[in-house]
Amino acid sequence: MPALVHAIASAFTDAFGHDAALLVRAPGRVNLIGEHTDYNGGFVLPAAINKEIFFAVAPNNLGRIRLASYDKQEHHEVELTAEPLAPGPVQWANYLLGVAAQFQKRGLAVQGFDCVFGGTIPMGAGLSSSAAVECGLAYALNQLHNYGLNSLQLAQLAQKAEHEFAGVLCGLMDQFASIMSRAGQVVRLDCRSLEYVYFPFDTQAAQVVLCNSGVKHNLADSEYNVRRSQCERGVAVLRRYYPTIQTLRDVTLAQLQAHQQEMDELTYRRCRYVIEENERVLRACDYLNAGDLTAFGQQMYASHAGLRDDYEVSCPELDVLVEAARGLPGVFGSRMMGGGFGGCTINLVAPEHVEDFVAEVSRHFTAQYGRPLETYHAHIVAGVSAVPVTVGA
Ligand code: GAF
Repeated sequence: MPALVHAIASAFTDAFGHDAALLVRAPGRVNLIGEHTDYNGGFVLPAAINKEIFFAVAPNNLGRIRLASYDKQEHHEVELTAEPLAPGPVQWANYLLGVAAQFQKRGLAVQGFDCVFGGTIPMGAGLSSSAAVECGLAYALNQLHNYGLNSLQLAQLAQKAEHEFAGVLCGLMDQFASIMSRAGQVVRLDCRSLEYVYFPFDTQAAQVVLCNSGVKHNLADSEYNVRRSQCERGVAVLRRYYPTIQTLRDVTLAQLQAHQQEMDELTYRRCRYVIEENERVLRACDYLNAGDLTAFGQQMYASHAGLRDDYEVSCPELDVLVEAARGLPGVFGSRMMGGGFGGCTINLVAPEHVEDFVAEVSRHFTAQYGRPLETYHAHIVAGVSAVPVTVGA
């Protein structure tokens, strides 16, 4: 049992005076390509990574939800009443309460429980710490109370928790990746049909290196929702001509161009990015199948350019990191990852060049910004699971 899980289990016993009934691990994620496509009914290519949140959970028979953040060393308690759970003033607790509320919404009674959680996913780094928190608790409560929801239903429930208790109208990618991933594989999800295909990821050929810009933009959540509505605005215009269109997933570049004059320039660029990014994901998967990482990497660079210029969710630090990576020996591709406005770049690097890559990009970043660059060597792991309790670990 990892030392951190052990510490969280002990903290649970100290805080609540009884042992945890269940220990759970929920990972963060990377996304190789397919950004801002999920809520447009398109394709994404994520994988869970070895940055994780751990939970210790047990029922308490007190009619109360008692929560403790191991990392923040804070407690929060809520009484269960006849009223449905509502978001409260403590932001970190809302991710957990939001999950409990979603079970209630599905007519599943939530009993009192205790929970301590903490982990290794850096906050605001675009590695989906919030989805991991939601998915871990969703999994834990489903086990504890035998609700019988399947993995996909848990991912969707966690997504709704984010919508309703965090106010971010996210797509399904992050929660899907945290729950459905498999070790050593990336997964292409069709966010419309919810069909998914796993692709082996050959770590002998490339490693995933993350460079954390250290930028956390407080406009990120509101701008995210703005992007979503800009896409919907584009769809509304196009639907006048193509009534069967549901989302940008259904639109070709030629159709968009044919009606460019009928939408404002910003809406046009947002839509163009999404349509092109969907095409890039499909092409990138073909390249992955063919073992052509150079061609795959070119799609990543093109994705970054679209996110920077058309979708406008990058920031100078991310652009600097991508440019610093470009052309270095052994680098296949680099781009910003996740919602944007900060967080990490994802880089595919040949194993024998990883060390030099990290040294060179760090040197460049520090010379420009006067602060050290945090990098993570990501390993692709399986989605959420129970952690077996090993005595004396
Ligand atoms: C965030 C969201 F939560 C995801 O659903 C996705 O839209 C991503 O931004 C951008 O691809 O992580």
